[in-house]
Amino acid sequence: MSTLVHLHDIGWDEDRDRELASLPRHLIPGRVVAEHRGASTILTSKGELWAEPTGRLRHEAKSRADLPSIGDWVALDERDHAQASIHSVLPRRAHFSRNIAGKATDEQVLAANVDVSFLVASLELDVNLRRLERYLTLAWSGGTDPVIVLAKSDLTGDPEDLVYELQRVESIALGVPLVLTSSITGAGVDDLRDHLVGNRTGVFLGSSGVGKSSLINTLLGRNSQEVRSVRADGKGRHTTTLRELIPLPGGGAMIDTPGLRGLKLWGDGE
Ligand SMILES: Nc1nc2c(ncn2[C@@H]2O[C@H](COP(=O)(O)OP(=O)(O)OP(=O)(O)O)[C@@H](O)[C@H]2O)c(=O)[nH]1
Ligand SMILES: [Mg+2]
Repeated sequence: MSTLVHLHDIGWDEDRDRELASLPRHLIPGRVVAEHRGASTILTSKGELWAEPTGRLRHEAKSRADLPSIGDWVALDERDHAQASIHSVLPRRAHFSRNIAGKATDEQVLAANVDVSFLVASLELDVNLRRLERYLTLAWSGGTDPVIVLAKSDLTGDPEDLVYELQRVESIALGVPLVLTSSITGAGVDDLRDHLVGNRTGVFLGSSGVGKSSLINTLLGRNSQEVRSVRADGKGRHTTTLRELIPLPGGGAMIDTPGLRGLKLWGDGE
């Protein structure tokens, strides 16, 4: 990250001030923007740094869900300049989680402090309504506001087909906002931004190849996220392999995720 980010621009607020004030004074705030084995990249008002949880935080964690996850606000001890440590995770608001395979009680948080879930499907293919319904359930159960994104609108040919597709989606989506986007023409991208006004955090959820990372690049106005180079023939491949939180110009942040298979949210072989 080359430019400095004000933490307020990515969602820090007065409640967070109060939460931090209840902790030891030398701790500084930051947000987890990427996770690595055992360590995290944290964005602070001074830039990015690497940090690991303190031994105490690790010891007291009852499951992986108690350890820092992407999107979490954390309090850092950076007295040791070589290696900052994560002293605590501030209370999580809306978040998504899944159970780790084989350990029914071990919850893994996939994205924390998310305000808006953008459920992305591509207009290149018929929208899978069953899958969309499960996304909606996930978004609501996580306490987030869902927005349905029908991407690649530049690829729709016959306007009648599009109307039919919109009616199908609306039949299951009960008043959920719907946005048509194209990363090629830029259509709908301002509508996405409108849902993030107030420095909100959004997450893109959707199958591999629907165009999530392309939309992030369009929102950023630059190629930050790798997108699949060959269209259509890459079935089963995931271009994005890590979840990542990306601050947006003008405020707010987006979390990019790999397609569903990478998340194995429902364990149904998708
Ligand atoms: N025509 C058209 N192609 C698009 C659009 N958005 C993305 N694509 C293409 O679709 C392919 C997949 O896009 P990505 O952005 O990598 O998709 P993704 O959802 O991030 O995929 P994963 O990272 O694998 O989950 C790429 O070849 C893009 O160039 C769009 O709006 N219109
Ligand atoms: Mg991607």
